[in-house]
Parts: sequence; C-alpha cells; structure tokens
Amino acid sequence: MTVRKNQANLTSAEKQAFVNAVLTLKSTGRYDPYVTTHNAFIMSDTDSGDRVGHRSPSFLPWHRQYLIQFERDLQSVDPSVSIPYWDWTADRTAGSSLWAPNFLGGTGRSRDGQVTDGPFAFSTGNWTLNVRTDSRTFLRRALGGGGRPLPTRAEADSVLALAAYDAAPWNSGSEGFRNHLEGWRGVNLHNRVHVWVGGQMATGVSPNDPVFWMHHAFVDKLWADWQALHPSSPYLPAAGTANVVDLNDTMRPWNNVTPAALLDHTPHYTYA
Ligand code: CU1
Ligand code: CU1
Repeated sequence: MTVRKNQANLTSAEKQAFVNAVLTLKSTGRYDPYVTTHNAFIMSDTDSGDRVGHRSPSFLPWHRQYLIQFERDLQSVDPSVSIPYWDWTADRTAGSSLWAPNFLGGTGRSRDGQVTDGPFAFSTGNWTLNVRTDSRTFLRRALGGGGRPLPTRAEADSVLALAAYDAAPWNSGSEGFRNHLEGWRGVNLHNRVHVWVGGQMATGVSPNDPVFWMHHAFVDKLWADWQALHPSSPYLPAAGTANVVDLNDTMRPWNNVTPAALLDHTPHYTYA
C-alpha cells in the first residue's frame, strides 16, 4: 500500500530513496516524457482544443492520474518510494529542510537563477533539462522572488470551505473550489506556489523541478480533504458540456480514465 507522507517527516534514507528513484527515471529517459506531456496540456489539449489539464474542472483528476502514473514509475525503480507532499502552509521559507542539499537543493544563484547545490544542480551532470521553453539547460529557482508569500493555513481553509466543486463557465473565471484552489480567482493557492518557487516551476515545463510532484501531491491532498468536508458535493459538470471533461468523459492523453474513476484516491494511495 502506497502511503504519501509529509516531506517534512521523511528520514534521510527516505529522502535519498526518493531522489535516487527520480534520478534513475531521468537517466533512463523515463522522466522527460512527463515534462513534454505537461507542457502539451498546460493550456489546452493541443489535439482536441479541449481544456483538460488546467483552467478547467479536470485540473484535479488530470493531475491525480498524472501523479499516479509517475508514482508507479518511481515504484518500478524502488517499491518503497511514494510521492511526498509539501505542505506549503507549514514549510513556508527557503530555509525549510525541503531545500537542503540532501533533498531538493536550494534557491538559484542571483546571476542566472541556476540551482547550484543538491542532487538536481546542473553541475552534478545528472539533471540536464532537455524539454525546455528556452535554451537554458539548468534548473532554475528564485524562492520567494515572486513577491507574494506562500499561502497560509487560513487561506487554504477558506478555499476548503467552498461547497461547490466548480461552476459555469468551467474555466479560469469560475467560482467554486477547483478554481480557487487552482488559483485563478480568490486567494490563489496552487498558482501562487508555482510563482513562489520561480524558474521552471513558473512555466509549462514545471515538472523539470522535482518539487512539482510534492506541490501537486499537496494540491491533491487538499482535494481529498475537501471531499471529506463536503461528502454530498459532486464533481461537476455532470454531462453534456462542450470542451470540458464531464464526470464520465475520458481524459487525454490516457483516454481510459474518467474523473468518476478517480474520485476515490484510496485504491491507489493514502495520505499519512
Ligand atoms: Cu499542471
Ligand atoms: Cu501545478
């Protein structure tokens, strides 16, 4: 059984195992396709024109499936590994152990944003970026450089209190839990964290930074927490909505999984 733990509680051996599994996927060519897929789905499905991965109700099930697939790949390397979650309402500074050299490494240097310590520093030779939006092949960060601090627990709770999952017009202008969590309206949770980390995390190729997975594991946990708080609030929309993934529509690029099939995460993993 896969248990996703708070990254702050991992032992050094658990941190090392996670890092090693990520590095193995990278060196065997199984990491970069995730970056390609995410970038292709950042605005809309480039084949169909539908909004699938972002700015739409399927933002949460799309990323849930994407993380499940990545976690299975990690486990093919090391069955003991799961995706840790980063509770950014609690670990709110660049001094968090998350950013230590024995885990993800720290912020980028001022000259060019290059991360220079930890296992994902360019100088290690193990983390050269191949899927890019520009010519820079090194991981970049500017922790806290976006100006706004990370979301607080009170802000997260205010979004968890919203009773409706989503609302017409089912996009970045919608009311409801999904859009306030994604961050296009209101206090802005998810988008703000991408900007706070900066570098590639603020772009469509954000999975180039392994913190992406820990950020999205916490976003996914917040969805599960919201479901527990609002057991009678369904995924919306239910059916018949153009250019939007309804409850029983399959999602690209997998084409064999629907939001309905992903509402219960517990067959796949639980949160510690
Ligand atoms: Cu995303
Ligand atoms: Cu994201």
